[in-house]
Amino acid sequence: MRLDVITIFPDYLRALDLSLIGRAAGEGLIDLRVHDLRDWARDRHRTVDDTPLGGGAGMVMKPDVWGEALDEVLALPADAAAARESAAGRGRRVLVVPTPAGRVFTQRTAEDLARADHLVFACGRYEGIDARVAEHYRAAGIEVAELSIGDYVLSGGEAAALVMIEAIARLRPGVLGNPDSVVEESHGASGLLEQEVYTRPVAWRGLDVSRAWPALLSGDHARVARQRRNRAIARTIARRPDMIERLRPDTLDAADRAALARGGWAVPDGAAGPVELVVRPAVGADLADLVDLAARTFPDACPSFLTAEQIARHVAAHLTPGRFARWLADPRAVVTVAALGRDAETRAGRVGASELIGYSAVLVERNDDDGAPPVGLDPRPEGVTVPPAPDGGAGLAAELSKVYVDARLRGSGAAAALLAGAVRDAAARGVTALWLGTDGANRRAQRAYRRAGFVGAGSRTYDVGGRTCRDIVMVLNPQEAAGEY
Ligand code: 6GU
Repeated sequence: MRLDVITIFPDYLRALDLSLIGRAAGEGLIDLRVHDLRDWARDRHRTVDDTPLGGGAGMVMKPDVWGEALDEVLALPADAAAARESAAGRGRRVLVVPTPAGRVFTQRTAEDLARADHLVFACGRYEGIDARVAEHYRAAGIEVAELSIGDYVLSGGEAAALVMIEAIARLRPGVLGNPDSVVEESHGASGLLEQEVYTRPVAWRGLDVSRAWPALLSGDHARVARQRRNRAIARTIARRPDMIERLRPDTLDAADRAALARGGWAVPDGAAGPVELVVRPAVGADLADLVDLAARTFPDACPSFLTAEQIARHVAAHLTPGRFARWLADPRAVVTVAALGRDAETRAGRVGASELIGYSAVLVERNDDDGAPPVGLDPRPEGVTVPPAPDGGAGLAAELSKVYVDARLRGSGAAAALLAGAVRDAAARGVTALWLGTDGANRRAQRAYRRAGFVGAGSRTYDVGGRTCRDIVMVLNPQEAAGEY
C-alpha cells in the first residue's frame, strides 16, 4: 500500500516513524511519503492561502497550489478525460481529505480504505481547502473521501490523518504482530465494545479479579467466552446504547438476549434490532392493562389438552381485577411489569391493546396479622426446602407466580429481564427459596427458568378450570443467584 500525505507541516507526521507504522514502513509493508505543500507554491512567500470569497473569518487554502500538488502526487495528467483513462487498471486509489465537515470515519471506513492500493491525504489548515479541489478530482474520476474523525474541531487535518493512517495501517496484513488482536476488539464485527481486560496480579489494591469475575480464572474456555461477551454487552449498554440499537437480531443468541434483557433491552420478533425495555413495579394505574395482559398470555403457558373453556374458566376465577388489585395493595406480592420504551413502541409497533408486554408476580410466604397468606399463593410443594438466610437466620419461601410475556416478545429476552428482576426483588426481601410450578410439557419455559439458575425440585398437580395438570417444580435461592447477574 502506498500512502502520500501532503501538508504544510511535514514534521507533524514524524510520529508515523515510530511504533508499528514505522516498523511496517521499514519492512516495506507500507510505502509512506510526506510532502510539503509549499513546494508547489509559485510565489516568493510560498503562499498557500487567501481570504475567503464573500468575506468572513480565517483563510482558505488556494485551489491552484493544491491542484499542482495533487496532480503530481496522484501522477495524473491535468486533462480530466485522460485522468479517467489512467485511473482504470491501476488498483484502487483514494484521495482522502480530512475535514470536520466530512462523513464520520469509523472502523468500517478503516476496513474499506485498508483494501485500497494508494491513499493520498490532503491535509488542510485554516478554514479548509477551496471546495473546487474535491469537486475537480471527483469529476476526474478519482475516488474522493472527505472524512471527519469526530464531532469536534481541530486546527488542521494532520492529527486526523495520523489517526486514520494508524487505524488503516494496522489492518494491513503483517503490520500487527498478532492478527487475532483485530478480530475481537471494540467496533469489530460483533458491533459491541470490547469488554474490560485484566492481567496479573489477580488481586491489586483490594480489587480482586478472582472475586469479581471467577469465570476468568476457571480455565473453562466456553465459560470465559460467555462471560466476556456478557460484559461486552453490559459495557456497550452503559456506554454506547446507540450501538445496541444497531445490533442485528441474527447475530444474537439466547444468552446474548438474556444479557441484553438484564440491561433493559429486548429483541421483539420482526424488529430490526433491540428495543429499550422498561421493567418496573406495577402501580394501580396498570390494573386494567394487567388483567388484559394476564388473560392474553395465560393460554400460551397451558398444555395443549386443555380446552378453551377450561382455560377461560381459570382466567375468570383467578386472573381477575380483584386478584390483581389485592396484589397491588399487598406488600407480600411483588408485581413487576415490562413495557417497551417510548421510542421502542413506535419502532416495533404496539403489542396488543395495552402498553404492557409482560409481568411477573412474586408471592412471599408470610401470613398477615389475621394469619392469612397472600391471595393466590399455592401450597409450597414438598420438594421445596427453604435454606437459612446467609446470616444463619430463618429462611423465607416465595412463589414465583409467574413470568408471562406476550407471544410476540417470546425469545426477545423480555422474560429473562422480568425473571432477573423477580430474582433481585426476592433477594432484597430476604427470600431464600423462590419456587415455581410450570407445565411439565412446556420445555421452552423450563429452559428459560434453568437458564436463570432454577433447578428441578419435583412436581405437583395443578388445577386449570377443573382439569388436573402435572407441573414441574423448580427452585432457586435468590441470595446465591444475585451475584450471577
Ligand atoms: Cl478530519 N479535521 C479537522 N480539522 N478537524 C476535525 C477533523 C478533521 N475531524 C474532527 N475534527
